[in-house]
Amino acid sequence: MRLDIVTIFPEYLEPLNVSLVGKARARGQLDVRIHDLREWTHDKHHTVDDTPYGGGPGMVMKPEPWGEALDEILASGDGRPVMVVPTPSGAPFTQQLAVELSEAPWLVFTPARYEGIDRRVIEEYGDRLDVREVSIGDYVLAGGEAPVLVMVEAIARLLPGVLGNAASHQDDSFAPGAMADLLEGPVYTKPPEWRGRTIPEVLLSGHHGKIARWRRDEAFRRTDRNRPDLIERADPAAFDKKDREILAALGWAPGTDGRFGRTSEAVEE
Ligand code: 6GU
Repeated sequence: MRLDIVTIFPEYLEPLNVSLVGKARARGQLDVRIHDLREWTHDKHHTVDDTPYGGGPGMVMKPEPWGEALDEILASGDGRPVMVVPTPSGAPFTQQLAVELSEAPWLVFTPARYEGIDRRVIEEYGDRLDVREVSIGDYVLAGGEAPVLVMVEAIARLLPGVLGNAASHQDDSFAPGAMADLLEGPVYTKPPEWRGRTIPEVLLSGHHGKIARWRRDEAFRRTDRNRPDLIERADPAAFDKKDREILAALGWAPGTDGRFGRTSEAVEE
């Protein structure tokens, strides 16, 4: 996969030299090219922003440097990349979108600073490319570079051969289908006792069926606590008899449509 990233802070993307993404690059699985937007300016001050038409606070990124940068990058490869535009006004970046983007051979990211990029740039490339405006969550960051780091890591780990163990992202929290949209429960390793704290006995039992059931119960507990919205929107067809028992114990009951909603407080916890 080829990734081009156009930014006014190339040094912000240094973490892409490290760990999983850095190793994927070193192995040739990922061709990451970082470009300084200011190289496509022509004035002495390398100006990339200007005041917004219609007034208002902040500055807007000028269209011309983006146009020249993107034209040159597009001409340097074969076919058409998917263009990913990080913006707090974008559609949510989800595991499903990460999977979809991981299937594209070429992505171009356009992280902006200030109040964003002149709209005409998104329209211009939207006529030629699949352009995705994407947000990584409901909070406002000062620029799109940190979101690019987030998205590239989520995408890169899905590429064939990048994670050591191909099975290891099959049961990720949020992997479609996997643990049926539950959060993952707790994990433990050696030593068996640490500061007086032990390991849940079932994990030492060697009983794979019981371990799987315990893990699923813990997943329900954690999802109930941290993301009850996931239980509300889950397809109840994915819940077996034991699932329904733990849900009932946590204070959930099926409604007329079969979907679960919270009733009382938990009877156990
Ligand atoms: Cl993609 N950009 C900015 N600036 N803020 C964000 C975001 C993106 N996603 C969430 N907040």
